[in-house]
Amino acid sequence: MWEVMGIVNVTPDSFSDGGRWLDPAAAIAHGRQLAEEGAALVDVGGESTRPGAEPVPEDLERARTIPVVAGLSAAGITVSIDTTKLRVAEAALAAGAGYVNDVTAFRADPELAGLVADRRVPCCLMHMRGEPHTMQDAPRYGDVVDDVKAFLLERVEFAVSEGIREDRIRLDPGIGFGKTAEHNLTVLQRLPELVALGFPVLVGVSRKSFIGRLTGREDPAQRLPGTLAANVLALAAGASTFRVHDVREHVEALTVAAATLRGHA
Ligand code: HH2
Repeated sequence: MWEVMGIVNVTPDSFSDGGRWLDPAAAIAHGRQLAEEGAALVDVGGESTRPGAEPVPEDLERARTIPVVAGLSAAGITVSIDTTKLRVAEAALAAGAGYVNDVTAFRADPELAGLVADRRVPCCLMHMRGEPHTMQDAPRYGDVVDDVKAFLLERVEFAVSEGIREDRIRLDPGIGFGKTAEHNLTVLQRLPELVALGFPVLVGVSRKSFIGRLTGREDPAQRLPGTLAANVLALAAGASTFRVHDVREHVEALTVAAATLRGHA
């Protein structure tokens, strides 16, 4: 089975929708819309992780995200909190969030793993080389897929040692996080190797710059066709969760792709 995770960035500087949903009411309305379009969960983030982004103080990140998490949770929507900070995740879970998406895989705040274990929620562990501030400075790997796999397995070991049940763990290769366009394509081509680790795999390709590089589309909002192509192929490769800005289009495309892969409706 597959699911779509809709993105709501409550930030002034996210690379494709920065500033659009800073008003909590607008962010909640947008998240509700994504759920209506078929998102199984909505990922709420208050700190941009785009290359070169500056860290956001904890209080500000909380102030941006918690009203939105509370509003969407109250509407019965499963909310994922996209944060690397223990206190933000704690407040989000108290406000009704049911999933933790940490792009540092508990490296920024190792205590976050204990919180996830204690609250018995699913979590996504993502690979990133370096930090957003520096991650695109000439990323180099031995073998990018082997390095991503080894990193993720080490983080799974840590998560399990902190008490997180294996069936609550999802893995994400971190497309665009300390990776060149070539690295991203290699990782996507060899996605079955990640799927073979035995955990549901989440992919976040939506509107990212390697798609712009391939298509010549500088405006991220124009990268939907490229994003759909990458996600449909990721589905065929065994990915389970698709983190996207454009939910309706993905639900339709993935529904048809999944039925085609099965050979029946
Ligand atoms: N990508 C972004 C943010 N969070 N989380 C996971 N698990 N996987 C991803 O690939 C991922 C993520 C970056 O995209 P976006 O949220 O659109 O932009 P920004 O970080 O500038 O807010």
